[in-house]
Amino acid sequence: KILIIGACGQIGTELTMALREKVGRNNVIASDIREGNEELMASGPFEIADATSFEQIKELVEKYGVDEIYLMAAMLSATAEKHPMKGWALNMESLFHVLNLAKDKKVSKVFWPSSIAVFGPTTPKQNTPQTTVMEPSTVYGISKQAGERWCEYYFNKYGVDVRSIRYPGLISYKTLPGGGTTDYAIEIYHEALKNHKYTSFLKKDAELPMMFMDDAIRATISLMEAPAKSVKIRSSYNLSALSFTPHTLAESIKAHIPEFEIDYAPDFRQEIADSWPSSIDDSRAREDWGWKPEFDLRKMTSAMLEGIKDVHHV
Ligand code: VAH
Repeated sequence: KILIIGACGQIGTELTMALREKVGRNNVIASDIREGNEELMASGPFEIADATSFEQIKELVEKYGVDEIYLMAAMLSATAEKHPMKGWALNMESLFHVLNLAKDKKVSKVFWPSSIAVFGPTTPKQNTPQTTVMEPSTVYGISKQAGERWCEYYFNKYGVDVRSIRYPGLISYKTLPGGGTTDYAIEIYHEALKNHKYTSFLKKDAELPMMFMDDAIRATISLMEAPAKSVKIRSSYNLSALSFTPHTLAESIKAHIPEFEIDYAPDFRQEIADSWPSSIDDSRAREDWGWKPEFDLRKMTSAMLEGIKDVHHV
């Protein structure tokens, strides 16, 4: 039985649907602090739970006989800059609860998402290595770096089978963006269809590592299905698919909507983006568990525009 904490979030929503497809809807329990979209709510068992409450998570694990947890609840980079202590508490307390349940053998396997936000202004920006200087300058990045250290500690000290991926910016159309710095790359598609124009809160040449959600979900499931002995990195795996700037993204949209126009009004999120890498070396994920991305920018843009028309009836 799988428990997804944060099942109504940007990744959680699609991860829940994909896992229900794979292992059967009643073998995946979705939980979140609030209800999700109707497709998710209609697709299998759901429980309201606070990820920072050990008792509430333990109760769900015992009620359903859970043996795997995907902890997808977090406060993302932009929001956490506005609420540092709440961001730290949510991102860290939830992780300790899940790691301790695994340490006490209440669950046998854990997935926990990290992020390219663990890298900071002093990290090499091009083709950022798996192991390198990491001095994150955001609350979110600090919490993800600390979380990675704890995951590796619980694996080494207590044999906890916890696995993690440093997600790049994730682009999807089934949920609206949730307070991230890379959210411009989701909003732009909605605005392009609705108003044929978009004002980007990141500057024209702000290059960031990105990935279409389908690739991220497939990577997550293949890491969790890999034999334990091939998961050699127990902090978190670098993962990448493509990198682009707001300008390049706008050009790929113009191929579909020639009259689309973009302009730029960088805000506080530009400083966060400046602290992150432009491209990631994910050779360890490719070597250890066969990672290979499927969506390039052209394919992603087609999928996003089609998906938004279908789901949001634009
Ligand atoms: C954010 N989407 O912007 C998340 C992600 C790398 C970016 O961690 O905070």
